[in-house]
Amino acid sequence: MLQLQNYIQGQLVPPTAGRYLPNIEPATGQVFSQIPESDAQDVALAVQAAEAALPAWRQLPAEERGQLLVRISELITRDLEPLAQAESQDNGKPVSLARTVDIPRAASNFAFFGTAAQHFASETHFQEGVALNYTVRHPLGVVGCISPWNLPLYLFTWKIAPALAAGCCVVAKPSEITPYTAFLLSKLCIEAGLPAGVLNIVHGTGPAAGQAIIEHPTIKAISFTGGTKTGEHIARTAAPLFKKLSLELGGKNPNIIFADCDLAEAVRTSLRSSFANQGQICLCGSRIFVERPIYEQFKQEFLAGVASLTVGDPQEEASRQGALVSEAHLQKVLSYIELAHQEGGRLLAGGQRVQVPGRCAGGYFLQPTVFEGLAPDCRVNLEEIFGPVVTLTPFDSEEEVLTWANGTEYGLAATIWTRDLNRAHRVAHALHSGIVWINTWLHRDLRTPFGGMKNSGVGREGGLEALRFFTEPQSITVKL
Ligand code: TXE
Repeated sequence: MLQLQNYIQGQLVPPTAGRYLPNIEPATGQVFSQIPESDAQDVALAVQAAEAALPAWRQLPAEERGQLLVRISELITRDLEPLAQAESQDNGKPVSLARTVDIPRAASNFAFFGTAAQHFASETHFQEGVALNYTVRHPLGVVGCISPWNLPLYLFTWKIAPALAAGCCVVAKPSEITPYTAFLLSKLCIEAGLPAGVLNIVHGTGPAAGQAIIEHPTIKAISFTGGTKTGEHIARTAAPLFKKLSLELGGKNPNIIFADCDLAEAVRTSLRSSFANQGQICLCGSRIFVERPIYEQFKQEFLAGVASLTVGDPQEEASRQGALVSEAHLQKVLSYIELAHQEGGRLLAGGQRVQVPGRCAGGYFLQPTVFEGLAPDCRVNLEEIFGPVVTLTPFDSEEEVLTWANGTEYGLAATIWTRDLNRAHRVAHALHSGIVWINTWLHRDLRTPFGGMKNSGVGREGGLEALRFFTEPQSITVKL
């Protein structure tokens, strides 16, 4: 059976305690690989390796660091197909999605930050006749990157690439639920000639390996994406150690559809924003608010689209919905479906586990599910479900829908559908949301700030924000 290894000091190595965890393929429910169950000892070795590599790495010209990152990007692109297959097997997502979104975006992350490092500049503040103040941005040092299971390689590289570009050395941990592509990445880093210790990948659970990373006194910053509860715990642990924190947490995103929108486009994109990756994207729009005059028409067309989403073996090209990531997560999502019934919701589509015949008989499949008739402030409409479950709610005015849209503890992303430019801007400005899309969804430009307001997180990733996060400004003043 495939046995993954840690990547420490440029080598693939077993965990020091020799313990492994089973890794399950969500589409079959079968164990297909073993992953290192690393602990504080492995993390300590990784930190040592990173510290030793730091002086040479931070002094390397940005152009040379960038060339290595671009080389990694090229190798990811070369291996697009096997990486997409691995991501699909490990996560349960349709291979077509991994091929068109996850893996290309992982390659873009390295290419983008590989070149961005050369464009990164700092400020000068000139005081006429008195002084020249200039700012130098030093790499923070050794940093920790911890990522989740929903977009495994994509979110892992979204953190690692800017950290390396900024001149930091990294100790990274992928989710123990989806570690496979991070392991394949470590092989590509060796092939690319990344100097030993610059990037170290430690596999294992959150409470053991993850905890050791957030507690380690040498690690200067933690970049984390995952659940809000875990983010809270990380903040509590890391704050007294004065670590810099970037936390990308959950969302409960509104999708607001005004009567004057391009309905066909709104329906098509809302199907994606509801169910892409089985709804397991923090940016999915799980609360769909539709202006009353088009509510029934939207509902009919949307439900027709839902009926066409084939749930099936993620390896098959025709499958539009794969498996949920784990049995535990499937049970969590099913419990919210039960709650939606209890809270008085009317089930319009789905709601049941799916038995896919053949090799996938033991997989964690769920029908795409739609409810209506739920109060905007019921638990189903306030809590993050993180699965293929959405609610439809009619609204009568801009004020009403803004109150509902802003009425959760989250503020990650929102989508607005309208042809009225003034309204689009007005509503966008009034939304308490770190990201707003107008007449589109999941449109990404890697230069824009990425992250949430309220309990959706602290700090922003992307572009210069990420490079600023991984560096420390120093102000130097010269008296004239
Ligand atoms: O995430 P966790 P889980 C949401 C979603 C989901 C819920 C829980 O609602 O149902 O979170 O998912 C590591 N110290 N999102 O439990 O545990 C862990 O090993 C250090 C939203 O799977 O937050 C993994 O690498 N690290 C989300 C990472 O944290 C720790 C994506 C995320 O796992 C740790 C995923 C600890 N003490 C889930 N405990 C998004 N925002 O995209 C855990 N980890």
